[in-house]
Amino acid sequence: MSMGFDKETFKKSVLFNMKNVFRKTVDEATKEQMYQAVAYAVKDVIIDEWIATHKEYEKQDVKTLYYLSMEFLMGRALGNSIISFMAQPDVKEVLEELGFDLNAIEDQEPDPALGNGGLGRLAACFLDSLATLGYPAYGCGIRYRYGMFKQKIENGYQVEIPDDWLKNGYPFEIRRAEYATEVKFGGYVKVVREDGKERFVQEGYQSVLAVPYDMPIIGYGNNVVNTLRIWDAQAINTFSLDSFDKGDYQKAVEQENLAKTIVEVLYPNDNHYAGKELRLKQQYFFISASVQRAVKKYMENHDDIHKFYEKNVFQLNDTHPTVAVPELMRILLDDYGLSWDEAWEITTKTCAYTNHTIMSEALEKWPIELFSRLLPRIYQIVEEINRRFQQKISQMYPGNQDKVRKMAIVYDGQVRMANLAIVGGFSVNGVARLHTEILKNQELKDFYEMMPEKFNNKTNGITQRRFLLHGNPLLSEWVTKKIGNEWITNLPHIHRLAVYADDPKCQQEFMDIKYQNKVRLARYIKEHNGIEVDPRSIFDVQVKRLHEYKRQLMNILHVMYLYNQLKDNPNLDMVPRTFIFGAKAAAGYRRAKLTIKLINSVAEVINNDRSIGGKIKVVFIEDYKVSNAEIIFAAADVSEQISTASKEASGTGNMKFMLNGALTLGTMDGANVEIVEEVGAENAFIFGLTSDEVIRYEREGGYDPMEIFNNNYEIRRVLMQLINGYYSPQDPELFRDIYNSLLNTMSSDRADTYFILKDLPSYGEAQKRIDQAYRDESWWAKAAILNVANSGKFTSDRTILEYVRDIWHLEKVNVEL
Ligand code: Z16
Repeated sequence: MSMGFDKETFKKSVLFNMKNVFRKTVDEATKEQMYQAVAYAVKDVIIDEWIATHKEYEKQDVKTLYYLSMEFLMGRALGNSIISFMAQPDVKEVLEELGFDLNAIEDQEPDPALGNGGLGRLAACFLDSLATLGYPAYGCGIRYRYGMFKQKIENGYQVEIPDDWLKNGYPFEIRRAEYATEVKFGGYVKVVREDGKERFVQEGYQSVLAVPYDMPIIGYGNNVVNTLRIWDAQAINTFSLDSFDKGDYQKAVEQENLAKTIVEVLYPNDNHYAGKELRLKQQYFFISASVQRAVKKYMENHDDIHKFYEKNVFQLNDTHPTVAVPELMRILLDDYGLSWDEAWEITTKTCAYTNHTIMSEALEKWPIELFSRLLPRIYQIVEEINRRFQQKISQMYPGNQDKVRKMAIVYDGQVRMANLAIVGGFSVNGVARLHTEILKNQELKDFYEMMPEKFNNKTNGITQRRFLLHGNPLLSEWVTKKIGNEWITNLPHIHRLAVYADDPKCQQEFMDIKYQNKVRLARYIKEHNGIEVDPRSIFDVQVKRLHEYKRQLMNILHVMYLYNQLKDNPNLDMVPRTFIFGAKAAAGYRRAKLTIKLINSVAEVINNDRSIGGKIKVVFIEDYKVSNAEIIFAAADVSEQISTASKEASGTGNMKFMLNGALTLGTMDGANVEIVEEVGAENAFIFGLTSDEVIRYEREGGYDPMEIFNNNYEIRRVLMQLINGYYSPQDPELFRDIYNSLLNTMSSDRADTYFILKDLPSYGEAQKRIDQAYRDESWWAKAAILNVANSGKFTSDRTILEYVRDIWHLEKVNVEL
């Protein structure tokens, strides 16, 4: 147990905080107040370890990682913190003694949702692993006033509700006003001459004050507490009250507004770039504050700025934080007076870039006009980086304009952030083996040929502390009973379960646990969606952001097909199946939102049809988020990972399902490839085009879906039901756009861009194999146990160790209390 935790002290602390914060005794308190009092008591335990950790870092003068990310999808902190102190049984007892249930108290915490999906959750898993492994690291991001919207389903449609997560205050954060930093926007650049030297200063700008809030990131059982530092924006009051100068007043109001709007809300787009000015403001805001602070902190204990990179490394989470490259250059050039070459050496030895997608609509390209107006000095620096880089291209490939066209940083009126990130750092990594290969051989081929030494792969991972230990207590206890608790900090150890896979008694125990977890999810669904589902049916689950490339549409088309089969033959021999969906669509993504409506419309018809004897149920779980994800993964039998091959960079939900003993139904895409490699193809259900086949079709301009439409009666029948009102009798035209997307070549897009009709037959066959396989309970249990047993590779601990070894070169720190 953590040295910092003592049961009696903790109980007193809860009572004290209840009195101090709410002027109440425990028996008068609401659950929400109890949550707050417990959270403050937990924070009291954290604080000493937090201080001790940073003392130790300072003493050892450690190298520090700054993980720069627009998103951190943290999920609830309370339960996780208690687990990290290994104090869960004690806290549970204390609460019971006070008349409360720990689960119900944990349920009071708002889900801090400062992220969209995979990328933001990956950042959260990484912070967990960094602290648990004892590496010095800061997460740096934005304290959005409103996080990811809450999703309501009304009449089958998604409705977005603002996520007012700070409404009641957030007990775990600490405001650090002493580290407030000014960030400047707009204006113009003036050259001043001083002692025969030129200096550049920004004038006529607007500025905001960035004020950091720190959140503790608690290592598991090791006294290490790292920091997630998220920046809030405040107006800088530059006008004096006695001044009647209208300009000053105007300016003060503008600065107030600027500050308020910058951190107002998280852009709810996953894998899509909208090109909004405010988004660039957000990016520069948190990057400038973070980089300024990192440099200041370094110079407090060091005197040679030239060695900055020996003690600091910046990891850029996608292209979103790429302005870190010119911002560090600016500070080194303008504030420290370094020469270009000196500044460039430091910058390129400090920055490293992670690519998370090959989807072209996700590529950030800022119009020069916007970029240079908002960040005039930064733009100058980017132009100079570009000028020198183009020179290098011309030296390496004389006369080859094509290379310049493809690799230039500023081109065609745009600033290309990916190119800047690649050129401005020492490392470029993809997030799964297949993804990195596609980067090297297709998307970033020219860069790879020019600088192969920068490229490396880091297959994603997830933290087993949240997604098994916390999310699935029954399975987690079972695993520990079988093989001990080493897996909590060393997941590959879980392979010792493999010897139990053939044991009938263990198979039974495992299936019983799965059943109880399905009962738990069924209860959640009943409470939140009012739908009755049968925990004895196969729970077939697709939860992830809604995106065409993820092909939720293929899933629901298959459900429509199955339903037709059942209508033709009500005695059809099939294992009852519950198709579970959970997905948020970006607020402006029309077709994605229509797909949600389609899923709900199909659900409405099927769930109310008594004639099929309950053989199919369709459930759309409202507001899919980290807290209910934990419940969903634990209860899944089938994990739907059905993206068009080559499009899903990695996926991380796939790993969470595997860890909880679900079998993968998937394409050979992203990390699925490595999952199948670990567990064996015989313990997964693989189907569909390979990435090579998809890429070949794309080169040749696609394929002809009309051919499938004409020759496949079942598919034709399903497609016709999209436009004949079968699922939308009041408005037969409702799903016309979806129908068109599959069959009609539209202005720019090919028809069926994501090969849904092409893969549908082989998807249907894979689904049939699942139906057959599930009938052999012993086979299924064995395969499920083997999935758990072979999930060791997919811990984010392994991912972090690889980043440390190949990119960050951090030293592990021990913290004794
Ligand atoms: C995102 O969530 C991802 C990529 C991206 O460029 C932007 C966002 Cl917001 C996802 C990928 O789609 C997913 O395959 C991957 O597992 C995840 O990032 C983490 O790497």
